[in-house]
Amino acid sequence: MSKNADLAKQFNRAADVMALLDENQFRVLATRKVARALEDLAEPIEAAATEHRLDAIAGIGKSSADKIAEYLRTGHIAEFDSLASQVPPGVLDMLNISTVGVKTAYLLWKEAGITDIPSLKKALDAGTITGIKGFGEKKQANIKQNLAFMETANARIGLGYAYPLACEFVNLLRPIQDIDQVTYCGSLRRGKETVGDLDILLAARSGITAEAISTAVAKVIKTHPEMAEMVAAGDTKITIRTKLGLQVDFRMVPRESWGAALQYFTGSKEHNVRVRQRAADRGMKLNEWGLFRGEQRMAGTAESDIYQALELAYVCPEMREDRGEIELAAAMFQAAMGRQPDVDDPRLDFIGNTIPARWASVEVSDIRGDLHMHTTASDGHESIAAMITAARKRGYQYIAITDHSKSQVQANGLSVDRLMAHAKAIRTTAREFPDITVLVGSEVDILADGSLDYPDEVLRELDWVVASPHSALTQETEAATMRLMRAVSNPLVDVIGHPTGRLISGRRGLEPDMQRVVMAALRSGAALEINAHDMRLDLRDVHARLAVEAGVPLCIDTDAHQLTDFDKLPFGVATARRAWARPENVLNTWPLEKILAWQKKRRQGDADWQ
Ligand code: DGT
Ligand code: CA
Ligand code: CA
Ligand code: ZN
Repeated sequence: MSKNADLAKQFNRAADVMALLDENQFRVLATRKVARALEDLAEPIEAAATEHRLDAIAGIGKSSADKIAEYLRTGHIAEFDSLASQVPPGVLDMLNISTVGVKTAYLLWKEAGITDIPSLKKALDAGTITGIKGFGEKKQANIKQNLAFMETANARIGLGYAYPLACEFVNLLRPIQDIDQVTYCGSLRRGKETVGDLDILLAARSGITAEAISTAVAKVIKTHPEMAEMVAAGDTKITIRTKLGLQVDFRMVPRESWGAALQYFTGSKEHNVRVRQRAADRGMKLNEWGLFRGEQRMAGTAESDIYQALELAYVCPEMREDRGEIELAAAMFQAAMGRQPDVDDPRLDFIGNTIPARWASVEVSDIRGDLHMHTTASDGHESIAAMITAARKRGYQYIAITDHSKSQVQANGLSVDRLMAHAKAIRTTAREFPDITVLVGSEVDILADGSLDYPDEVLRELDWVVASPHSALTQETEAATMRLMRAVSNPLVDVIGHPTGRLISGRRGLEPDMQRVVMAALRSGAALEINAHDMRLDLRDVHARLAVEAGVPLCIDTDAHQLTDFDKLPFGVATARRAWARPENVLNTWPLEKILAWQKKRRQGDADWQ
């Protein structure tokens, strides 16, 4: 775990303890806010500490900064340790059971004397928890079920499983008579790299109640082959568990609440808190049924009407994380009304004085080509011609074929001789497809010291160079930073491929100081990749946002090893949208001439290439 994640956990844990000890609510909230700031931080916390900038981080005050410094120095936070000593450690473990919140844990501890998970299990089985308020049979059965689930489930599920499954449910439910709208929402609609559960929202036809469609919905859900268990089936909410252990929540609403429910269940919670507060500040009330002023309904049928009624530009789902998007949307709304926006949020500095009327996030249809893919020459499954044919079918104007370099022995990486022969073969094959430009490239390894796996003379022969780290992925932060900075500074490198090498379900990869890597890319005029594979998504959202803010182009590639991999592009685009990227921020939305001109300036060592 990185120090950032580690510290975030410490602060979250401390907030739990404070809540259990019934401490001041504001203190609990402030502590959670620090945890969140740490989670969102795009640089290693050590860097900020060394440069004495801890309390300049939004959400982190002087006393929290001291605690962070203490932790980095000693590995402990004395004040948190002494707080924690007042709560039995097993009580804190119980908080990891979903449906056991602070309140429940508190009651179990104080009223039933239960202080760890094993004794909780025993008490539930024996049915000895009685006479405690809010602990009916239903609640107890619920906790029991979640306990059982905890033992088998791995916490969050990747998009590769979640996204197609959600689409299947949506398509399965759409034909039901009396259903007007159905879509997925929650973290999946926000394009998060992993999801805790799926949330599917359905609206009945107008004039028909939500309750009236629930029986039909339940019946259809049961026909899905992934369906394992019906967890709960109420009038307006159905919950199931799939064979892989993923929970899917279905919610039914009346037609006139569609927009409000979509907004509510898309989240994030943090975004929604801000939007609801904005409604309250304007004397209105926002919930999943609509936006109301007193009894009067102001909006709710369409999601965009809610933002408009709150004097906000529409915010796309991927940006709804309370990372400055509310301030941006408020400023955009004011600009559109011809008013001078009062932008005082430091996170918006990079926008400059021109506030756009609409934040035009990059879309899948903006992508003109894919600049990272493999063939059977290294570890791909398809021939050169098959890859070109598939790319053409997608309407791409250009691609780059980038097989592995010689150090990637297990991936059948190419020696210089084989690379030259492969280049020739690509050029010959490409002649048969005059309507698409095929760049001859390489995915050259970035070795541990930041040098490249081919000499410059060889790279100079290529049309396109992706440089990626594949080995030595457990380097220390400083070594990783220097490694990537050195690679990106080579004028022959067009883009750094999957810059950290992380795998979402299990390999941390490099943890460089990404801000410094981004600045090095800015100086040399190279791009950084968002590898769209659902197992990678590398750069991740917060790091890609640094590139967008610095003006470093992103390149969204699928790194296709087989034809179906091209379908992964939307995951990369969603990550770019989470990074606030617009089409101009993404190199492979540009016309080919612009890309080649951009490359030429750098390769010629043009000092003021920008
Ligand atoms: P996940 O499932 O952990 O990947 O994340 P989400 O964002 O999908 O969270 P989930 O499934 O618990 O809830 C879906 C959305 O519903 C969430 O993003 C916001 C909304 N929501 C759910 N529970 C609450 C709540 O207690 N308060 C507020 N304000 N919103 C909630
Ligand atoms: Ca969810
Ligand atoms: Ca949910
Ligand atoms: Zn690759």
